[in-house]
Amino acid sequence: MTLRDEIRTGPFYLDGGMGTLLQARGLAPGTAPEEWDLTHPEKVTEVHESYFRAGSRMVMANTFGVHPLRYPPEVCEKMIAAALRCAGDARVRCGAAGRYIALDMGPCGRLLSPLGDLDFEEAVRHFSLIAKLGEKHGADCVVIETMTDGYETRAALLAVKESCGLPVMVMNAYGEDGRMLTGGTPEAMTAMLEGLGADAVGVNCSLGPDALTPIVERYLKCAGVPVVMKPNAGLPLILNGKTVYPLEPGDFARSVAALVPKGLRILGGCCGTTPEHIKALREAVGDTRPPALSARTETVIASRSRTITLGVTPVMIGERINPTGKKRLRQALTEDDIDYVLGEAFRQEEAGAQVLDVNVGAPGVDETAVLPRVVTELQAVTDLPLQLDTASPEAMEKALRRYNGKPLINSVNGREDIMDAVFPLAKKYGGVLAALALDEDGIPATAEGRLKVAEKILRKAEEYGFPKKDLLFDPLTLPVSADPGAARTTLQALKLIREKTGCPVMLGVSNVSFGLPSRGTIGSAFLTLALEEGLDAAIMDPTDQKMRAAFLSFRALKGMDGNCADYIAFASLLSAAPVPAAAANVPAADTAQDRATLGHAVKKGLRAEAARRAAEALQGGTDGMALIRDEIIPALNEVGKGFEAKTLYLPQLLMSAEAAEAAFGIIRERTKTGGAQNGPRLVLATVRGDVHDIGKNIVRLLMENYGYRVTDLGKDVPPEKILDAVTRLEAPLLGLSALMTTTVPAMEETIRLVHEKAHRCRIIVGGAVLTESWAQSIGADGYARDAMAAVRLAEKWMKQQD
Ligand code: B1M
Repeated sequence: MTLRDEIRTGPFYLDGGMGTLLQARGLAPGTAPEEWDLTHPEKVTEVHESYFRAGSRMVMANTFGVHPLRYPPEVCEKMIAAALRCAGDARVRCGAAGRYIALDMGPCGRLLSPLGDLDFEEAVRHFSLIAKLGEKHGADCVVIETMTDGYETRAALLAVKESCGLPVMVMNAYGEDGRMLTGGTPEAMTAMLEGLGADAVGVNCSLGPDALTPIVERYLKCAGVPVVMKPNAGLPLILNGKTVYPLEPGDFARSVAALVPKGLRILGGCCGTTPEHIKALREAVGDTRPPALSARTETVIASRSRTITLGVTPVMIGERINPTGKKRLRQALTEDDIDYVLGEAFRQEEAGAQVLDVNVGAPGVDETAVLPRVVTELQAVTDLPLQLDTASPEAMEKALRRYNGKPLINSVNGREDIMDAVFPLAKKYGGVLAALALDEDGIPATAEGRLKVAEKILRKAEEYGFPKKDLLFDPLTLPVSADPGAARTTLQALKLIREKTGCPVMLGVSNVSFGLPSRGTIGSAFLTLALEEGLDAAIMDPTDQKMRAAFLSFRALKGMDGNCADYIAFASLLSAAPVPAAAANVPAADTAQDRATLGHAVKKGLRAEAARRAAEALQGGTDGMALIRDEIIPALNEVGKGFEAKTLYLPQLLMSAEAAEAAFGIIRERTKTGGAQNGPRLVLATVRGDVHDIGKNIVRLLMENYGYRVTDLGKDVPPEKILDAVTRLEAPLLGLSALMTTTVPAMEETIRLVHEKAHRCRIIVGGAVLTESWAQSIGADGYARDAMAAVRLAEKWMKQQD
């Protein structure tokens, strides 16, 4: 049996923790474990050997932290070669037959753009290097693990698939809420990773087996490939200054083994687990075998955090990001006005779109550059899945690479050259492929003719190994104004193709009304007829009230809208009556007035629009501080609440912060007085471990305007650096900011150090988590609720000095 066969059969045993076992052998805290591949290979070999002897079928080489962002490429190669040698030596000692070695790939430590500063393709290049080195030096498999961001996971998996032929398992790390750091869910990760060709998907690290069980069960419900689980030995405790993992081997093993009858087939342990845990796991599983792996039939698309199954209830695809017939959008695309495009996305999302079509094809627009850019920007501000809509295979490939999920791909058709260009892309990157019922001979005039094209496409899909479940047929809508039988034929083709192929069916419904007046009237009637024939997805304008009314009414009448909640919410908006709380399933749409504010731009993460609105408001005479107080801060507070309530995730928080900073930059530029030359010196910093600096920057702006000479040390500043600045500048004032409960101790440490070494410096502290009494208890000289309070306090102290 090959390794791939073995993991598909299961149970297949992996190893347990590495770091804690190396520490037990003398690895000092703070030393990177991979360094020991070069300096203490015998110890590393010993750990691998102990796992093989405990029953692990595959061990992971000690390469988790090896990455070109941490070490030069030649050092990466030395480490990977040495690590694989250690694992290889251990295998030889135990008998090589049936024992495997994996290259272990961990996260790179940086967020990918647009959330962070690492370019997606650069991340792919780095991971490719590691994968190539792994294959070159003898790994049997690649394990991508402890990934907390779906986009980085995508980069790593794509790199492995492109640069080596080894099997690859992917494990993500989750919080107790079942979400990854950037919002990813088991369903969304499974859809994306299976599409990209992962051989196994699952979870590791972060939690113990009990807390991970519901997450693994979700994987088991949706995955068509083997599921892997490598939990920690419980949640870590600090005992006598040491990190301890509490779960004993027996308890750990019982919890993990309980999942085998449910389908878990690849098992091991992560932090705090030992060879005893693996031995206990094998004993607990005993003769139990997981049920046979069954093929999945659902047609699923996904964004980074949301999945949609086609063929269950009808899905609304927003058509407005398509420049055909839209002059303003064409202008935005040629002028690189991304905010306008993002605005179209918000409007459709508010109107109930579940998927967004993205088409940027227009004269003067370089699709190969603009499509991937728009896709990247859209993904940062919305978590709706996208339909990548282009006739250019080159633009499609660029967008597919950067799409963080499993997209709808629009489209393939029955033409041989198109099928040969599109199927390989769809197969490589994964996605649900919309297939149009036309070929070299054009659009067949009859329903039977369109079915024939669909069948030809199905045969081609099989040739390419593209799964049938990932095909969605479009029988094509033609204008009824040009041919009175056009709509009837489309409806017949829809029904026929759906019945005969078993695949879901989609239509761009707006075409039917082309050339007729009151297009929404006839379009909505056609939509209802198509839905009645089984239409699974409608590409339509969700902001057109008649179309939306038809869609929502159909769902309510067919019992697809529990308690008619969505319909009631929509109807209430129409009559401007308040939405009853029970029906508030559909979020109330922002009014046009809301959308025109700086606060709205900050909430939605629209950087350019935030800057523009700030500039306009200042020009119109609004005071900069009032803008900050009345627009920026409330908007950030709202985003913060959404983050806490888990309705928003880190990507949205980051985009809002960037929009706030863009607006703040304009306010600062326009209201700065130039700073004083002789005013009192103030050193300002956000404390160590804290990167929140918007509040601190406001304090700086205000203090400068009041004549203080401010030295801003930035964010995440260690106590020693702050002390150094205070003493060097002989500053009488120090301002410290901290926004998180976890960083207040760093503030306390800084205060202690500065008070000890720079007696004359008085310290003001501020930041959302602090209170007057907390500030006192950590030894601050003063607390300021807001930036103005900081100015008043400083003024008072300076007067006392005079
Ligand atoms: Co995050 N974040 N964040 N965040 N973030 C908070 C603070 C949080 C309350 C959100 C929440 O869960 N509700 C929460 C902290 C929970 C807690 O500890 N109690 C939180 C978290 C958990 C996190 C992360 C851990 C998220 C994650 O990665 N899982 C992560 C931490 C990173 C780190 O620091 N190591 C993180 C990251 C980020 C972003 C990078 C995305 C971004 C910051 C970007 C930046 O600052 N450049 C961000 C943002 C924007 C927020 C919220 C939404 C807004 C903060 C803000 O700028 N407010 C925030 C929720 C919230 O506060 N509502 C949140 C506006 C600003 C003007 O207010 O800074 O309070 P503030 O300043 C006020 C006063 O406090 C005072 O004056 C200002 C007004 O005039 N003031 C001073 C501040 N400093 C002063 C100093 C003074 C005097 C007055 O004298 C020197």
